[in-house]
Amino acid sequence: MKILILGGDGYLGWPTAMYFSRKGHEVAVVDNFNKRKWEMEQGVKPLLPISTLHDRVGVWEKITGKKIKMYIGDLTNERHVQKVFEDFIPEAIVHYGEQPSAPYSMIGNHSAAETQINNVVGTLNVLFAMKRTCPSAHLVKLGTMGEYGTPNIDIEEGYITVNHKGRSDVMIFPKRAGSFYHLSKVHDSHNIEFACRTWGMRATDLNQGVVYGLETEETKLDPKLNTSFHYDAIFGTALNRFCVQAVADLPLTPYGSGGQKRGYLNIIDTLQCVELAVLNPADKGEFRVFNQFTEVFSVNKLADIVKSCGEKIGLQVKIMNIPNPRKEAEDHYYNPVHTKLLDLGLEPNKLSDVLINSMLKKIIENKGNIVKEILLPTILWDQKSN
Ligand code: USQ
Repeated sequence: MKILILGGDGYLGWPTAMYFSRKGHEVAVVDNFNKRKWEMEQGVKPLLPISTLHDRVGVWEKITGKKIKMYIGDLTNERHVQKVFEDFIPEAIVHYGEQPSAPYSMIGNHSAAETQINNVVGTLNVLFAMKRTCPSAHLVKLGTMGEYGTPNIDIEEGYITVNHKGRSDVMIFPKRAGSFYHLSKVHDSHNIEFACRTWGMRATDLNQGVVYGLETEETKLDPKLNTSFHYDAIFGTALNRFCVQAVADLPLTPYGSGGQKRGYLNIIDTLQCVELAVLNPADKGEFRVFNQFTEVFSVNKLADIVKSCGEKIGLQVKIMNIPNPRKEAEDHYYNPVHTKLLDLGLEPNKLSDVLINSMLKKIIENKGNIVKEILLPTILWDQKSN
């Protein structure tokens, strides 16, 4: 298939591009390096050294003989998006091309607006370009489980049947997101659902949980194919951060009481899920929603797992619950349905001691790169000065 990966320079986009290319698909990536710019502005960088996109694509071709086409430019520029679509004419579009960090979006007015303009306008431009150039193509959009928040009822996969005053309808599941970033994904979902309903487009919204891991089969082929594993308090996510804290002799930091539960998945399962969505497209006019994660953990539980694995390999691991910089429920019901990807054949690679050990080992090899100062959170959800 002809697969266009938006955000192809990122933590998930680059491994996805290599994965599909290795399987024989014709792959092109789009990126404007905004993520690298935001990292520089915030003074943080990934744990493993990251080559330029041009170098990665060159190394990939040298090792595998397969070409990945590059389009450098901004998704909020509608002319650029249109030109990419006219040139490549994709059959499937995998859309990761967004600002991905909740804390970044909460720095203040500017970063909240930047996040929502980048994400919402970019996706709108993609929808219009699809409509003009490839209306039968399938959009596989990375949404987030955080769109739903933590309601006191089971979270369904996208839709819920509502009975109200004797009448009944199937409605989009109510959303109560926890940051301006998560809200940008809510706005995207509504725009995409509208495009499917109105223009007969086909789309799958992958409401993904928190991803962990720093390697895939393809990144292991050469250090120049590394992906951008973040551990800082802005772009790093819970389990990845805890593993780095364990190696850096710093306490693991569940926020608040640590009872926050989220869905988690391994980076290699992200690739598997995206492939299942691409190979089994939504119907024409269908806005399909999958809840994409394999297991639910509280942050305290994750910290306990990392502590016990770390201690088995001789690390001294402490856990220190610190004041929660976010406004979020810390003791709540959480039971999201997640059967649709399993029905399509997903075989989960669940969190195991072996996996954590391999993450810890890789982080230990790169311990010299850890900058301890960027691990503690500094962005507050109710910041007074922004
Ligand atoms: N947390 C801690 N300690 C830490 C870091 C995080 O307790 O050191 C807690 C947070 O308060 C939160 C939970 O862990 O309750 C998850 O936080 P996170 O930073 O791992 O993930 P989050 O901000 O929710 O965002 C990440 C990705 C985002 C994706 C989302 C999926 O950055 O792109 O959409 O995970 S989800 O969480 O399901 O919405």
